Order: sequence, then C-alpha cells, then structure tokens
Amino acid sequence: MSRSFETLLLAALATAWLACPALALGPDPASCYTRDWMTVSPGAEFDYPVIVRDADMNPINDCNVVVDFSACPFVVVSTMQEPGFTSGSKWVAGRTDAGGQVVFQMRAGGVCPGGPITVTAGGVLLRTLTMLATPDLNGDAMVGLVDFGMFVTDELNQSLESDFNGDGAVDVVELAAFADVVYFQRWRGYWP
Ligand SMILES: [Ca+2]
Ligand SMILES: [Ca+2]
Repeated sequence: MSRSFETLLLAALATAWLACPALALGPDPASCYTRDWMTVSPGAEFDYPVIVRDADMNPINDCNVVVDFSACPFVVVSTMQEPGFTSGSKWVAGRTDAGGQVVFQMRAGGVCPGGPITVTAGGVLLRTLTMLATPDLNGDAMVGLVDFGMFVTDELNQSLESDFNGDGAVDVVELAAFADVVYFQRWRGYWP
C-alpha cells in the first residue's frame, strides 16, 4: 500500500467515524434538542441529554456527539467515562441510539466562565454554551470543603456556576445535590 493511499484511507476512516451515517439529510441544529445549561461533576451525577434529528425531524442513529471543553482552562475531564462514552483531556463523546438520543453523564469538574463550550453532532454545531455548573468549583477532580466554601459564596451571590438544575436560582435544591455528591463520594471511583 502506497503512503499516499494509506493516508487517504486513514482520513476517510476518520471522517466516517466522526460523521453520522450517510444520509440524505445531516443533523439540523434547529430540529435537534440540546439544553442551554450544563452541569458536570467528578462522580457523573448530572445528565446532559441530546437528541439529533435531520431537517425532517427524523432521529439520526449512531451519530457521534462531542462536548468540547477545549476553551476551558479550568475544566478537568476524567479518562474514565460511562460505558459507551470516550473522552480526552478536554472533551467527551458519545453516540446516539435509534431514537437519535444520547444522554451524557460527564465525569468532569471545574468552571468555564464565558465558555465557549460546544456541542456538535457529526461535526455540525448544535449549541454553544457560555458557562458550566459544577459542584467541583475549583476543578481539582473532587468535591470537598474548598468547593463548599465557594458554593456558599455562589449561593449568596446567586452565581449560576452553582445552579445545578438550570432554573436560574441557587437554593436548597443545590444544597441537597451538593450534600449528595459529598456523601456518596462517587468521584473516588473515577479519579486518582
Ligand atoms: Ca473541588
Ligand atoms: Ca437551581
């Protein structure tokens, strides 16, 4: 096999893996579902659902969806994600099911003031987020006393980096979620 042919073959394989299955219509951002808020934690306690559809609202199966944190210097991503998901130091990826859906439960921490955090499907940009909520506010891959101090400040200031359920308020819901994360310490299974 010649070097040039080998290079072309590898590029084609990489493109096929990155893209959705060959369809007449690719992902249509206006027809897809993504949330405008995102919460991550070292122990993967929070969901981020995505539904990928084409312009005719048909769900797209087996489409590669990527959440990209490469513009977030404070974000840390575990190498160990949920089964079926892959990750790098600044991204997590998963593939859609027959209903076009993939539900991320990202093992990550740290904040990302201003973003951008991008969500793409088959290379098509579905959403750009400008902030990230997490109980691991200092981005050290665990949730402890330092984070709790920051959380209390966020509660006083109503900073949405501690608004874990995206309702625009930091209140007893977040306090209960924070306590749950600390009590069960699930992150210890996924980080050194
Ligand atoms: Ca922390
Ligand atoms: Ca809230």
